[in-house]
Amino acid sequence: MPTTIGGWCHIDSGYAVEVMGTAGFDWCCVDTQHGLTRAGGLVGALHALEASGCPGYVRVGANAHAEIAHALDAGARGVIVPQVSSADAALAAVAACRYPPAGQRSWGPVRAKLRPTRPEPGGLDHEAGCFVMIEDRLGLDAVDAIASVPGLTGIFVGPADLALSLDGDPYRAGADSTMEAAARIAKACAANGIVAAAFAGGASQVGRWQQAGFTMLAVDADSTMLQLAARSAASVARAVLAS
Ligand code: 3PY
Ligand code: MG
Repeated sequence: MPTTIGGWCHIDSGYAVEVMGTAGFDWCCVDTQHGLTRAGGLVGALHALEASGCPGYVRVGANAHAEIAHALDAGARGVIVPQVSSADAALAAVAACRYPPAGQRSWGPVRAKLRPTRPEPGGLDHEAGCFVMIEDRLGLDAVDAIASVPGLTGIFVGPADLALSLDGDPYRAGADSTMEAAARIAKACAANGIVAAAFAGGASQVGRWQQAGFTMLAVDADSTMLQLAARSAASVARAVLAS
């Protein structure tokens, strides 16, 4: 399976999302957990990605049925559900993504009904990606049970929270201990035929994540890329003027 790369959208602006959507990523994720877009801005953000021809995912704020269903109704290609630490929690996330009999999602295809062809529950189930995030020691211990939950599309590793849980330090996201834990998660995904995804934390990091067995990588967040580029421009300009 070829590795896909994604952009992560923190900035609550249709234009900023469009910049990300047209940048060359295979997909983008609107982050409503730590990003600044809220429920009211979700459809606009997803419109911006659709206009850019870029598949749009949503990281929901929590593993909450209504929030997951809302993101999918709003047109998300799939949801990324944070802080899932048990098979029961993964089952609940899947149930929120799938219509009966596979799950408990309520029928309300407010955007899908705008398509020329009538949406059907089976078709929408098939389209909706359901990723759960493993981000702590409990989730790591339960990885085999989580990875075997029926209907799950993949597991998404949040390395900063995982490092915070394992080592008490979110800045150890790239440390060997975090990468070893992540590789265990990728193995469980491979054994169950589901996608191993992760937040790579920078373009220079994607190679090691790919080597660890991940095939879907969020490269970085718009806020971080803007911050790095702006700081670099200011410091280069100051250096030029001072020389
Ligand atoms: C993490 O690294 O914990 C994440 O959730 C990435 O956004
Ligand atoms: Mg996290």
